This record gives sequence, C-alpha cells and structure tokens, in this order.
Amino acid sequence: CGISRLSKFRGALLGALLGDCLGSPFEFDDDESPIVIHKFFEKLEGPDFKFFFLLLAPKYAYTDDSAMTKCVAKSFVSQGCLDEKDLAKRFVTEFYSDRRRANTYGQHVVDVFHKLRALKFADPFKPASEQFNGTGSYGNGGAMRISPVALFCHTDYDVMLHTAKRVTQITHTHALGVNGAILQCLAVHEGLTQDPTQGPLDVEKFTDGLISKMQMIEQTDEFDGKRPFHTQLLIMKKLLAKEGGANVHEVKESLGNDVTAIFSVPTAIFSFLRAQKPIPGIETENKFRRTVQYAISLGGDTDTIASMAGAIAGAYFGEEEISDPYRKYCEGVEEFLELADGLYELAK
Ligand code: F2R
Ligand code: MG
Ligand code: MG
Ligand code: MG
Repeated sequence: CGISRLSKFRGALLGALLGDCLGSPFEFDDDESPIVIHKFFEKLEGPDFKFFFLLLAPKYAYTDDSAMTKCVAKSFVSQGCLDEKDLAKRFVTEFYSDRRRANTYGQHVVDVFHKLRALKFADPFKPASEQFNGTGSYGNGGAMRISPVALFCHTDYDVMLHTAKRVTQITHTHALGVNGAILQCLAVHEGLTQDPTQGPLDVEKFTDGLISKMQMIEQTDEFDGKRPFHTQLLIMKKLLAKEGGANVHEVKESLGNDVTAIFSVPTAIFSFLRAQKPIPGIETENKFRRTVQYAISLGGDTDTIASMAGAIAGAYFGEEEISDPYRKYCEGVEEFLELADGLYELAK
C-alpha cells in the first residue's frame, strides 16, 4: 500500500477525534445552513483565524464520542487484549472524572455507568441488557467509539466481529446498536485495507462489500425477516448512483441523521463515499475535509456522524490528508496520536 499502515492507524483515530470536535458545535442545530458550515471551515484554514488562535489558543473540545473511543484504545493498549471489565471501568472512570463532558453523553447510557459502578463491575454486560425495559439501547453510542477495534483486530475478521460486539454490549445490547457498531467497524477496516494511491476509490465495490457482509451478519429472526442495515445500505447505493449526486434533503429523509445507529451509521459511510467526488458548495480539493464538512452539513447528530465519517476517511487516506489547522484547533490530538501509535505497535 502506498500509504503506511502507521499513517492509516493515525488517520483513523485522528479522523474520529476531529469529526467529533468540529461537528459538536453544530449538534442538533438544524437551522445551520451549509454556507455557514463552509465559512466555518474556510475560517479555520484562513490566516486571520490562525493568528487569532495563536494568541488565544482555545481548542474545539471533544465530546462523549472521543472520550469513549479513547477508553477503548487505552484498554487495548494497556491490556494487550479485549478485557471487558477493564473497559467498563474505564468508561465509568472517564465519565465520573471528567465532569466538563458529562452532559455530552446519551441520555440513558448514564444509567449504565451508575449501575456498573454500584454493582462493582461484577457483570460488565448486565446493566446494558436492562436498558429500555430489557430491549437494550439502539443508540449510536456503540458505533461512535468502535474505530480502535478495526485497528486492533485488523488481521482477523472473525475476532474483529466478536470484539466489536463485546465492546458495544457493555452499553448497547439491542441488535441494532450492536450491528450498527459492527458496520461502522467494517467500514473503517475497509478504509484501512484500500490504497488511495492506486487511483480513485471504487465506490461501488466498497459499498457492495459492506452489503454482502451485512447480509451475512444480520440475523433476520431478530427483525421479522428483515435486515435493517442491509436495507439502508441498498438505499445508500441508490443515492450514490444518482446522476449529479443526491440532494441533502433526500439523504436526511432516507438515511437519517439522528442518535440511533440505524439512522446515522449508513449516513456516515455515505458521507465518506459521496465525498470522493466534488460536492457543490464545498470548495475544497481535500477529501478528508470534504467528508467531514459534508457530514456536518447533513445536520442532526453532527458530532457523531462526522466522527464516524472522519474515522473511515482517515483510515483510507492516512494522516497526511488531515491538514494542520484541524489538528491545531482540536483538543486531544497528541493523546489520540499516541494511542494510534500504541495500537500500531501491538499490531506489528
Ligand atoms: N447525547 C448527545 N447529545 C446531546 C443531545 C442533545 C439533545 N437531544 C438536544 O436536542 O439538545 N450526544 C451523544 O449521544 C449519542 C450517543 O448516545 P448513546 O450512547 O447511544 O445513548 P443512549 O441513551 O443509549 O441512546 C440514545 C437515545 O436513543 C434512543 N433509544 C436508544 N435505544 C432505545 C430503545 N430501545 N427504545 C427507545 N429509545 C431508544 C433514546 O432516545 C436514547 O436517549 C451521540 O450522538 C453522542 O454524541
Ligand atoms: Mg449545539
Ligand atoms: Mg457526542
Ligand atoms: Mg452526537
């Protein structure tokens, strides 16, 4: 591959972090127009903004998405294996020790943290299984933190699926929550294995690969004979094939942009794939920026959709495509790069 594996590992974690930091100011601000978002990105890259930030050096803060991604990566690096109890403890410690970020978490996942702590982590999956009257959460909180699994398990597909499931089930046990995380993990993994120096990405092949994998993974008995993610991916494929590109309205309507995994993970994957070609109103040649900016312009759960899209883009392009301003103005960059290096060392 023309891009080093280390660069791809760093790109994946950096992409997840920067999508979260840059998307978070717009989360659920649905009146924000794509023009305002474009100006936000132009300003970040512009000279005035650089000067302003050199003087004051504030940073765009990360939210629960990156806080939990960090825990997953740290657990792998410190334990050298999947250790569910260790990971559950890290989620809980992170939540209770970093009060600045407490209100960025999902409304109900906090109950899991309370119970895990109260039960002294005796069974790291039990509190999650009790969510929503025992149906479990189908929020995107499992998918938003899954990128380290694609890195840590990149050489073994079956271990990767198993690990993605277990990492998710500490907080999300609903099949939609789990399969959403698996799909996002597969997309990051696919990004890692493809080589952008060998010509443009084969968008159709990328999509078909995910479609056939989800067809195998989704158990139809859980959904009245249906395969929800498989179905969403087929819709995504149709949108990608549209002459001149699908408009934002139809993307939001059909793929969604909310906090559920089913209506956000395919949207993030779509953002990455759509950004392989120019998008009207997004004037940049940089495809990492195009991916993240487009994901944010879809509105709704912008931090999470941009974070997931950013992780896929970063895994595909490597860290070289992620330009300086974004690194400089976002919180946590050094720590995430160190974690990517740690995962790379484990994977060597
Ligand atoms: N929480 C936020 N952002 C603040 C919310 C802003 C607010 N809505 C506003 O308008 O100002 N972001 C973070 O939360 C998302 C990840 O959430 P997670 O970890 O999946 O949490 P949870 O609580 O488990 O699920 C989220 C919601 O999904 C619905 N839901 C899930 N399972 C359900 C079920 N079985 N039955 C019914 N509803 C279910 C609930 O509404 C949950 O609250 C990310 O966006 C992250 O950035
Ligand atoms: Mg807001
Ligand atoms: Mg968040
Ligand atoms: Mg969010």
